[in-house]
Amino acid sequence: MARLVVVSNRVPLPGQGQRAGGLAIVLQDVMDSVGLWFGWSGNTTPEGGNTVQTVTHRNTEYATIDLSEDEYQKFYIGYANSSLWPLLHFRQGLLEFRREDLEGYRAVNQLYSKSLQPLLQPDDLIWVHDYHLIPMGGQLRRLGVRNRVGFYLHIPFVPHSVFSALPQGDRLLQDMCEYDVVGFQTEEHRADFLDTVRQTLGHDITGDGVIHVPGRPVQTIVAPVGIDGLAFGRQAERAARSKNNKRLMDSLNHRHLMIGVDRLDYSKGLPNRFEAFNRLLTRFPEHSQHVSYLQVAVPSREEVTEYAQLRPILNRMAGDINGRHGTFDWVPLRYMSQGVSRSTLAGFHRVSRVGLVTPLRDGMNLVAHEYVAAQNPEDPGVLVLSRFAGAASYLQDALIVNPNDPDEIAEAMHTAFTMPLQERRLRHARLFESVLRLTARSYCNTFLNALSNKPGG
Ligand code: ADQ
Repeated sequence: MARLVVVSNRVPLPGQGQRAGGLAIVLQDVMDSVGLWFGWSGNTTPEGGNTVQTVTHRNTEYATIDLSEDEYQKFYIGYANSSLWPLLHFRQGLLEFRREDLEGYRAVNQLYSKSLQPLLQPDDLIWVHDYHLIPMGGQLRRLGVRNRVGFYLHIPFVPHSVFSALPQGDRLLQDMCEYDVVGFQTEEHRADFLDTVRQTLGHDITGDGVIHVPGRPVQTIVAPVGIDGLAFGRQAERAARSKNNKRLMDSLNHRHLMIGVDRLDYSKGLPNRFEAFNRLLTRFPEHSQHVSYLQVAVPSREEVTEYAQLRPILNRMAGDINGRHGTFDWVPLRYMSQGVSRSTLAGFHRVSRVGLVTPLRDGMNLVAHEYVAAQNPEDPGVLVLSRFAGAASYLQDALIVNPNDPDEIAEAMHTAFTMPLQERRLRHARLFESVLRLTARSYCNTFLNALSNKPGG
């Protein structure tokens, strides 16, 4: 069997513990099939990426390079997270572009490619992940790599009219067309990509989503990420009996809990969600004293200005809500910006009557899957889900909302809190079926079948 080589911006080294973020979660269920995982160590050092460090753990070799502070700033903070991330989340107004960042981005990709190339074996299947590393496919080819190379975009793709705001965007599209397989979370993301390629580069595209780059087909596929729902459910059941859960339940004093779990990121729509809670308590005062909302939002990318600015906004809103609606024995909004382990969160999800997943845009959003998987089927909670999360394409029995309208979210909160048990069970049963269909394994199999050119892939 061919060896699988995974390439990602950041490599979660064994023993380092888990950070909030999607890729490590998705791949942890299929780690037994990963032969080599290559990427950045997460360290910045003065000499940057001159040496590759390797460590082997349970049949997987982890190979990492460091970056210099200058490389990190231009590549990661600059182009990847100040240009590509906002643009691909439809936030053209937040896009910051500097040519030196773009060149830094390409240079770091070249560093990755040159460091990886000597580690490759002829039959390896190479799977490159996410927007940080788009140029790698073409760079590896120019270094003489003949292996099959695939690329997967974890975040949305945007319509041509939005994409065209990106200076030198055509180069990036050409880079994406250097891969053998390009994968997306949803049909909509793929369709937007194909249309952008057609309009920008003029390539022929056939109905099966194959781009006919002269001399070479590029196959595009939809491979939604997922989780091991049964295992997460078992984890939630166990965690619900833990000390932490007992403390949480005691503190609730029989009130219903509503939960949100996100990275602190402007794409996750947190200010609108806070405002929605404010409106719930104002417009539906019957919930006053009877509900508590727990928001866990762990800081990320704080060196990017917009991320740093978000924190004080949420602090102020949380203070305002509690000041306005709270009483001497009831804190309506519990807002935490420290990390909480995934198993503890599983237990918290299980006892929450409402799960809030209301990003303004999201590639998929695994928290939606986790919330559903964690529920007790006999007495399940209700998922309120943004129509602009990739998850909404698959979890249609959630209460689907437009995250730009705090009133609509507030109404969905009210509906969720007052939903009869029978409807909650029915919706949950259907949602759970969808979660079980979209596993981490099915995601990997779909992508790898296409990458290894297997029929049906
Ligand atoms: P993210 O935006 O990082 O990743 P998301 O899917 O929302 O990912 O969550 C990833 C994981 O991190 C989940 O398992 C969640 O439980 C955990 N997590 C999130 N916030 C946390 C917190 N405050 N504390 C502890 N754990 C937390 C990208 C895309 C997503 C896509 C994933 C996977 O932006 O759209 O779903 O990749 O493809």
